[in-house]
Amino acid sequence: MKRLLPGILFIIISFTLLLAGCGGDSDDAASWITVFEDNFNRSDSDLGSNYNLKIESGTTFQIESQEVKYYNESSGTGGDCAFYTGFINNPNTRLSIRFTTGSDLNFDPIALNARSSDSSGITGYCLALIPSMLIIAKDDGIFLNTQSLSSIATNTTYILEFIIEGSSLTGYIKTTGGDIIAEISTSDSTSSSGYMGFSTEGSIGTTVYFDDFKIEIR
Ligand SMILES: [Ca+2]
Repeated sequence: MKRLLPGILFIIISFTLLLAGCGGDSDDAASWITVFEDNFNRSDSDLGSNYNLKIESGTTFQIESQEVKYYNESSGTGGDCAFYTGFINNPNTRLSIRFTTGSDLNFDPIALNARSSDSSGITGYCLALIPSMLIIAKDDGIFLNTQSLSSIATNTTYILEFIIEGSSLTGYIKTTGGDIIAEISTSDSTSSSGYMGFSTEGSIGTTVYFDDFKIEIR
């Protein structure tokens, strides 16, 4: 019996630790790990070496007063994109960016791009605000889901968030305090990995400010 006691104690302690460990593991599984984060709090310039840009002439997509200022003075029709240079293979990603609308809402669109095969923004997925909210599979040009959105205001800051876990795609627009204004979701498996970025496209005179771009995985 004396020889059994240490063994029994060992089993009890091990089991207790295992239970505690299980609780910890489930919390860890839910946490996101930041791959890239940019608050643009540096001197006025272009976005720098962490980005590939695809912009039209007559378009400003630069840091100004610690934000990214987009201004379109041309009549071009293509989208203007800023992509993080790192290729993201992880199947579970969360993208977010803050944006501030200008004095009119004549933009088309403000968007987060995910799993694009290059920095052109013509492949992969797009969570766009036009200002309806929609998720597009760009390889096929398919609007996977669309939702009307009536509560976007001029000269106001919001957070756009795009979560892709496997083939599940969910988009949110939130207040700066994190309250959800609208949500859209769908599923698609056209693209499984790729570049992540943000983009917009405006009619002449459109100004949009972006800030706090973040890419996370889990
Ligand atoms: Ca900033």
